[in-house]
Amino acid sequence: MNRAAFLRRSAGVMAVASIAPLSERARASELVEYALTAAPLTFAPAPGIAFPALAYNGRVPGPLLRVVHGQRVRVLYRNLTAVATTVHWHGMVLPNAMDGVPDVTQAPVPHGGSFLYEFAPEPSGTRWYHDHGMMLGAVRGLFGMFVVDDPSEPRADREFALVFHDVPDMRSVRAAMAGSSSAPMIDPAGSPEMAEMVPDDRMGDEVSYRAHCINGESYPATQSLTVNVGERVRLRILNANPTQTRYVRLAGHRLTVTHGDGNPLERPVDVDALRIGVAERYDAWFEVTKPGAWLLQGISSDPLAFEQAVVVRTPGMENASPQSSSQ
Ligand SMILES: [Cu+2]
Repeated sequence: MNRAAFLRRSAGVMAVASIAPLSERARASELVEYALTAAPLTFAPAPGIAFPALAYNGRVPGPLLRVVHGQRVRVLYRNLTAVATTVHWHGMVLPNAMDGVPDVTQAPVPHGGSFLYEFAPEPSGTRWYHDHGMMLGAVRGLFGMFVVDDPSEPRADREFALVFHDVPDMRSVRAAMAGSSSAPMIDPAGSPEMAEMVPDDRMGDEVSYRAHCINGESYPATQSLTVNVGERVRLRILNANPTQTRYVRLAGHRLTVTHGDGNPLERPVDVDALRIGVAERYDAWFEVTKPGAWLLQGISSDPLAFEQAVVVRTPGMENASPQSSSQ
């Protein structure tokens, strides 16, 4: 195994996106305990990319954390990165001291230090967590999805957690913070973002990206999502990109959106494409009505974005070339 392949495998543990139903025992416990350790990682999701990332538990994104609504969670956080960090629980209502904002709700956790987070996750839904330190940890890989299951919701036949994220060019990040970046916008032609631009317009605060990923992998290395005809499938999607809106389509299907930012909509909405802003989450369902192989992909005017895709397929379609959407 060459080095790049090894790194990809070690970094890709999160890639299994499937969310299995919790066991009786897991549902019955009052307290769910996790350990999160942040440390440097060479993140290599695509050929030629060896990004000096920071990662929770040796993976980008960090592990999927999951509780049933009503359970408490205890997270022992250890910081082995060189920079001071904290963990912020995005979209949760919790005691102020657990909110993870450095120098406001807690002292930042120094290199070698630890902090015990404990709270009852509220409300239910698709949430996430990320570094809130001042040294760009969340840009370099310190983020992950946090699902608070609501047992009263209808069960999907199959459920997947998909974190859309990207490998930034760190020089462009620093330039963007100074307002002097030359990176172009990459939203799809015809999108509201592009409609407001004129050709060659430069905002100065755009970041350029070297690779686009879902769950730590780039297409075609992404693991396929296997579904069966007749199943109703729930996708929990997070856009962890810190600067760009993501447009997401599943070829050959419309998506039924039931939750925005983890919270149930008044009524479901059918869409051709999901428009997901920075840090937003959507829960979207679809039904598998026939055998096939379809790309679920991020759409943009950036040719690299074709990497941000997974194949959704029924058994027996392993060798079929997947149907895709136009960019
Ligand atoms: Cu946040």
